[in-house]
Amino acid sequence: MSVLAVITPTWNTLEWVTRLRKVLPQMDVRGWPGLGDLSEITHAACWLPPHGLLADLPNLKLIVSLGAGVDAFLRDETLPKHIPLVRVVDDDLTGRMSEYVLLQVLLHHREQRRLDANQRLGKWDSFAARAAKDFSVGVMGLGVLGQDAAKKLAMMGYRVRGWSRSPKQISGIECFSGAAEFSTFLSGTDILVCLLPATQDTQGILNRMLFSQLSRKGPFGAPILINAGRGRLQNEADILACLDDGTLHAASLDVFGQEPLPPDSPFWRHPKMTVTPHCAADSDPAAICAYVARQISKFDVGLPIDNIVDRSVGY
Ligand code: NDP
Ligand code: OXD
Repeated sequence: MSVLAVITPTWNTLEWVTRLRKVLPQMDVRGWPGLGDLSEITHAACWLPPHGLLADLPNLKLIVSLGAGVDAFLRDETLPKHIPLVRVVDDDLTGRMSEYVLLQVLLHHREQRRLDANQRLGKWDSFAARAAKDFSVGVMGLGVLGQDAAKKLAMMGYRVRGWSRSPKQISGIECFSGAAEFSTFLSGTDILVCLLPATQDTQGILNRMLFSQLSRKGPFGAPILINAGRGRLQNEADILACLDDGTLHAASLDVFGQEPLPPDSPFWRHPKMTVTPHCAADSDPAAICAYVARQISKFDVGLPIDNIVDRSVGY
């Protein structure tokens, strides 16, 4: 019998074992710690597995990430190179990320923070809101999540542009790619939405040099940053300094270099910041388990599996 190891140190492993047993009744599903004889493990479903653990499973044939981003797996230098690593792509997760992006873009565009402050003061200040068409939103990363968010932003009336590694043509979105078109992409962006994976090429990309290339011609006279990709993409000292000196008008961050964000982080109380605890796209566990079961079932009968990570590019 095939044996599935469920390795989720920061989640409730028992709950994931129970869910996966339901959708994979043909497998022996075991939770970590307590995997038993490691040589019996053939498949692994994981989120943030301890480095070195997967390399200790001599008969492992398939690794499924329980999340979309696989940077934590790829930072494990011992991760077996010959075993396919599959990541999550799921409509439920994608839809939730676009909800987050729309929420944050609208929050800034409609100045909801100002309205909240006025409400607390009992102040009736009915200033005129701008229209969506007054803003150019630039989406960094036009993959599964970036494309969905970009299309939904365009449907709302925003002028939308996107940037990716390889060239794209997407109806209603002005597309830019690669290093050569990066400055042009940035110079026309009032609200920057980052949905990039964290890779060797993208680490620290959200820094002062980038922020200073964004448009200052938008309705607020300075750009807005929204990052739901990964904390490793951002230089946090630069974000704080740029909020303070006006290089950035405001920021919404869902991801951080250190998670949970420490209680003494200046981000929590900064007046221009919106902080969310890496929950932009907390997906439905039932949908994720159904996806895992589909991939394992296909793999086990020799059918092609979906969304295998390209280790050469890191996503
Ligand atoms: P995809 O792999 O589908 O898309 C990644 C996109 O980034 C692609 O368009 C790719 O370009 C682009 N890209 C990668 N490297 C570069 C580069 N060096 N320069 C320019 N563009 C680049 O990923 P998803 O859309 O599914 O997910 C994106 C990320 O979102 C995940 O990796 C994860 O970190 C994060 N995430 C965060 C969540 C949260 O709750 N906060 C939830 C889920 C995911 P190309 O199209 O040319 O390949
Ligand atoms: C993911 C995440 O990558 O939740 O799926 O961050």
